[in-house]
Amino acid sequence: MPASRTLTLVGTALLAVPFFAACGGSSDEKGSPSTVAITATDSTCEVARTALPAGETTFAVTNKGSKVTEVYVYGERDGAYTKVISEVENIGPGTSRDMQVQLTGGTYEVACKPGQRGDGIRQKITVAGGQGAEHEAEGRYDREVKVTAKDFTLTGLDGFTGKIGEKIEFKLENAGTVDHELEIFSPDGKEIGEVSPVKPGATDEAVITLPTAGTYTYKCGIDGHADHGMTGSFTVQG
Ligand SMILES: [Cu+2]
Repeated sequence: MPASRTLTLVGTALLAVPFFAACGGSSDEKGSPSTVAITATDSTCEVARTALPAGETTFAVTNKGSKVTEVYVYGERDGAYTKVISEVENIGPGTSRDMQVQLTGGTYEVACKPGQRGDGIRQKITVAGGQGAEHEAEGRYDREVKVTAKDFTLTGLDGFTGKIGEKIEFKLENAGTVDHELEIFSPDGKEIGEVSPVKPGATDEAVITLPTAGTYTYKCGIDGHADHGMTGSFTVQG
């Protein structure tokens, strides 16, 4: 008679996989009125509250998906939600990160981007505080700085010195042949704003408030461009 084969593989290894990974230290803030939880998965983007008051808002993002994700808040420009108001990147599966945004009245879209690509899974949010207030606020700035992007340099911020609390309109002109962008990082390394990718020949801008004194860095965040030289720093004085 044929020998019977015995299946000895036991699934203990599978059971040992942790179901929950450690989260960041943001859970204690989730009860405060200005904190809004966002739960991102590979196919959903759940915003706990979609009608919000104007003001400083913390989005506490938890990634319950299997892919690294990023979350953007987009404002409206020319009828489409393409203007980056804020973003938080590199949120690994099972982890949480916070994103601080100064929201003025108007409508926005939150986008979760599993795999950190594409237009993302969108959720519209409404902020009370008056229609058009967002555009009004954007129109007010202390100073404009023109930055020119080429393949692969960013010029215009050499020798620039900001003052603490100053609102700067960073105007990015793309004089190159491929898309470029401008990301600004405060001295603690947090991205405080960006001019999102600009097509060759086009110009776009973002108004960014300089929150603290110290050395800020900037770069083009498109793959490999900073390594090719599209990066630098400037100083903000107290
Ligand atoms: Cu670039």
